[in-house]
Amino acid sequence: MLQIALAGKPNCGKSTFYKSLTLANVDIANYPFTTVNPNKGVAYVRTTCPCRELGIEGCTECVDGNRFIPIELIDVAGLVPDAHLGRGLGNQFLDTLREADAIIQVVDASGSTDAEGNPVDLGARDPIEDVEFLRYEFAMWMAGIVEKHRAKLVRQAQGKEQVLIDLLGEALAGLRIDAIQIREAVDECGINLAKATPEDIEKLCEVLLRVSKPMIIAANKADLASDENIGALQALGAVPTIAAGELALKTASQAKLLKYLPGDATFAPAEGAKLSAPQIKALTKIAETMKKYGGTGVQTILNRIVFDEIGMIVVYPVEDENKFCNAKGQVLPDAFLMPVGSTPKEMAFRVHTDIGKGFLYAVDARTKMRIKDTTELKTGDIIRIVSAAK
Ligand SMILES: Nc1nc2c(ncn2[C@@H]2O[C@H](COP(=O)(O)OP(=O)(O)O)[C@@H](O)[C@H]2O)c(=O)[nH]1
Ligand SMILES: [Mg+2]
Repeated sequence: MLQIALAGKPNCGKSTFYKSLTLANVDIANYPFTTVNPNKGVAYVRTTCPCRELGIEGCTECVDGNRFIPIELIDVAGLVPDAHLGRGLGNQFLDTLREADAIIQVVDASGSTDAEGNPVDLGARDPIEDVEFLRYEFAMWMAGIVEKHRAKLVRQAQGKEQVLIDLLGEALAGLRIDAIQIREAVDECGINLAKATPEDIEKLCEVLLRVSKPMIIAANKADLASDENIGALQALGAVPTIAAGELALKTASQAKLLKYLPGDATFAPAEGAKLSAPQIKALTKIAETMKKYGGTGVQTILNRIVFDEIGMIVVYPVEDENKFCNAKGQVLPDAFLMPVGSTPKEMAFRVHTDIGKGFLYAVDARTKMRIKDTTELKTGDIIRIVSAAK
C-alpha cells in the first residue's frame, strides 16, 4: 500500500492530523481498526466514484458518489534540529521517512511554537524557517549515507565517473534513488562526484531529495495563523489546514451529531442532533475558518500529494464489462491506486500475479472495446482483464 509520512517538529499538529485521517469512520470504510501499529494507520484519499456518471444502481462501495481509497499513513515522532546527528529520535525518525513514498510536512503556520516545539507567543516564530529546517535535516542525513559509501566506491570506480554513479545508485537503492536520478542531480549541481566537497554532497542531496521524495507542506493551525504567514507558505505550495477542526468534525460525525464527509467544504447538524452551547460555539469557529479556506484542508492535502505529487490514478477492475461488476455481482468492487502511465497488463498483475502472468487482453468497460496492452490507463477507467489464469 502507498505510504505517506507526516513529518515536522514537535507540537506542529502531526498527531492531530494523523488521528483526524485515521479515525475509524464506518461511513467510509468497513475496517474495524485503522491502526496498523501505534504510529501507522489507514487513511483514505477521496475520489468520485464512476457509478453515478454511468447511472449504475446499487454501488455499495461509495458514499453519495464519493469513493474512499485506503493508503497507509505514518505519524513520525517530532524532529528537532540536528536530528541527522542523532539528536532527539534522530536517525530512527529519518529511517521511517526513507520508507515513505511521500511526505506531508506539517508546519505550525501560526508561529506559536519555537524550533523545538516549545510554546512561544503567537506569531513569534517564522514558519518558513520550519520548512527549511526539515529539508536541511533530511538532506544532511542523506549526505551522511552518501559519504559513508563514497570513498570505497571512488576506489572501485577507478576514475570512471559513470561507473561511480552506477555504484552509488546501487548503494542508494534502499532510498529509492537510482543512477539516472544521480546523473541528473550531478549535472544540475555541476559537481565532480569523485572530488566533491561536503558542501557539494549537501547540494547534491538536496536535489536528490526533491526528485525522489515528493513533499507537500501543510500550513497547519491555519485558524490561528496570520494571513501573512499563510501567504508566505502558500507561495511554497502549502495548503492551509486545520487538523484540530478536522478531528472535531470527524468525532462529531461519528457521534452522529453532524453530517460531514472528509473533504467537504462545509458541514451541517445531523437531523435531530442536540448540540450543546459550547459545541455550537466551537463548531461555529471551525465553520468560519473553513469558509475562508474552502474546508479544513486535511483531505485536500492527502488527495493532492497522492494524485498530483506522487502521480496516481484510480482504476476499477471488473469481471463483467456490461454490468460493471465482479463474479458475485458486486458493482465496481475494487478501486486501485496505480502510478500514472500504468498499462492494462500492469493492472492485471495488480489484481493477482497469476492473472498478470496469464494476461491475454483487456476490455474497456465503458466502450466494450479491447484496448491495446500499451494503453496508458487513466483515472476512472473500468477494465475487464481477460487472462488464461482462471
Ligand atoms: N488551533 C489549532 N491547534 C491545533 C491544530 N492542530 C493541532 N493543534 C494543537 O496543537 C497541539 C499539538 O498537537 P499534536 O498533534 O500533539 O502535535 P505533534 O507533536 O506534532 O504530534 C495540540 O494542542 C493540538 O490540539 C489546528 O489546526 N489548530
Ligand atoms: Mg505527536
